[in-house]
Amino acid sequence: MKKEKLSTKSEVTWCPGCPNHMILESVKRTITELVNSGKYKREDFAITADVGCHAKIFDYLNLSGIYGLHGRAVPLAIGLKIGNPNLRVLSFMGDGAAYSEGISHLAHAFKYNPDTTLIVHDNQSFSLTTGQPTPTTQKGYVSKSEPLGTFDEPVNPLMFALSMNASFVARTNARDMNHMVEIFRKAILHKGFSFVEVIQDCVVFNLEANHKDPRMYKIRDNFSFERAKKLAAEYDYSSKTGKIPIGVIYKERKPTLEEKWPQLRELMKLKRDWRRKPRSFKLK
Ligand SMILES: Cc1ncc(C[n+]2csc(CCOP(=O)(O)OP(=O)(O)O)c2C)c(N)n1
Repeated sequence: MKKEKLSTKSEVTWCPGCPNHMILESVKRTITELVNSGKYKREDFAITADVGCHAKIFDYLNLSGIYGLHGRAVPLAIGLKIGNPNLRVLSFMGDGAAYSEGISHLAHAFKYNPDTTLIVHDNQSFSLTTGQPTPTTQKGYVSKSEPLGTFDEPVNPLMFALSMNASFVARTNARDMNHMVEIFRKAILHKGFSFVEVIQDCVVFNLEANHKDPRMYKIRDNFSFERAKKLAAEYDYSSKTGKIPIGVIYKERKPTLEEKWPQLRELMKLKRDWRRKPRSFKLK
């Protein structure tokens, strides 16, 4: 398959220089490589998106899916997976969407462990609505909605993921396409809920949070929970100095939502969805 098959005719309206362009390109490269490896077909992939700058990716990817409400990309992915557990579902959210409006859904996704992938475009800002602070915005950020500066400490999404028993936690850099492709591939191939935080500059809002590239360093895939906690704690989202680890921060094989549910297990075995369910299935 040629990568262009994943493009659509929609005009790309992200700002010039926005790293969303590179995230889009990396997603296309990852899916193209997976399809060309012979393991999957393009039709095996489905996407769900939220509301925000990041979510426009839905219009630019020639894949089936659901463009949802703000904060709801993850439950939509779980719904798709329950409908057809053979799909490879990718969800796209912003930091506002994932850690503010959608946080309760995210918490449950870590617990349920559906075999889907979540890509969070973390620019530390509600950018589509002109730069209000999100849960990962640094303390002291002055904006139109908080002219005295944000009073609160930012959350650490990776620590949150680990505390919710996440089975795959990774971080990558929106300015490093090769690293993104590597991490997206590992996330998609992981059996279980794979959570990827992409550190992304916004070229218009919260500019002071940008240019973290020199602070990032790559790690090897980590399977130790104790080390994962240390790696996750290393980067405080308010800090202007200090190192930021990127790579697979934690990975563990745990039973997925589909494996725990007998009917879904059966559908996966038969490579079917609910429209062609076996006669033996009885729904009360
Ligand atoms: C429930 C709900 N709350 C708020 C909004 C308004 N809203 C739409 S987009 C957006 C900002 C999105 O920010 P983020 O998720 O960080 O994505 P970005 O635009 O930065 O990519 C907000 C607050 C909404 N549409 N629905």
